[in-house]
Amino acid sequence: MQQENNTPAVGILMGSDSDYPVMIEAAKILKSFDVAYEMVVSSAHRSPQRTAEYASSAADRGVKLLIVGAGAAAHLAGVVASETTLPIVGVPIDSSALQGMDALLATVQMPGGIPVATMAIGKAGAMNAGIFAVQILALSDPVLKKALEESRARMAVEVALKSDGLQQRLAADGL
Ligand code: RP5
Repeated sequence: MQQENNTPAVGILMGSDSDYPVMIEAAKILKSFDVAYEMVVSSAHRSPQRTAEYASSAADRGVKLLIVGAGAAAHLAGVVASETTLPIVGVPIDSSALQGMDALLATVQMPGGIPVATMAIGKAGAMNAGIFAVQILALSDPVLKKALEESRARMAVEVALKSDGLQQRLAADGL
């Protein structure tokens, strides 16, 4: 899905390029649904002005929602949310000695009035952020809605196949 003015529908923002191996999971999902995205590094603490400028201009450029990942004292998603009324999906990243618990609490514990839809810590969270973004866009896009339904159906088939595989392993192990 590419919008008419070529602006990507989704912005993926991360606090550091070291977050890339996690945040790429969101990009993989968006690509699989043919949803255009842009990926940007900006930090709430190290580049506050750049972050504010990006967040406050995103809606005017045509971006529909933002996926924001950060680790440690992860204020990025909340700061971005404070600068725009676009939906913000937060991804806590396990990049510190506290293995993402710090980022989870910093991202999820927003004060009333400025929400951040916070996903799980790490790669699963980034993957789900991508799916959640597609779900939001699918509210006004029947093609995406159908693609989501097909994706769910494929997932169910894969689970059943794994169960079949397990029976074969049991038999091979004589159990
Ligand atoms: C956070 O600090 C970033 O989001 C990253 O997860 C973490 C470490 O950043 P680097 O020191 O690797 O740049 O702001």
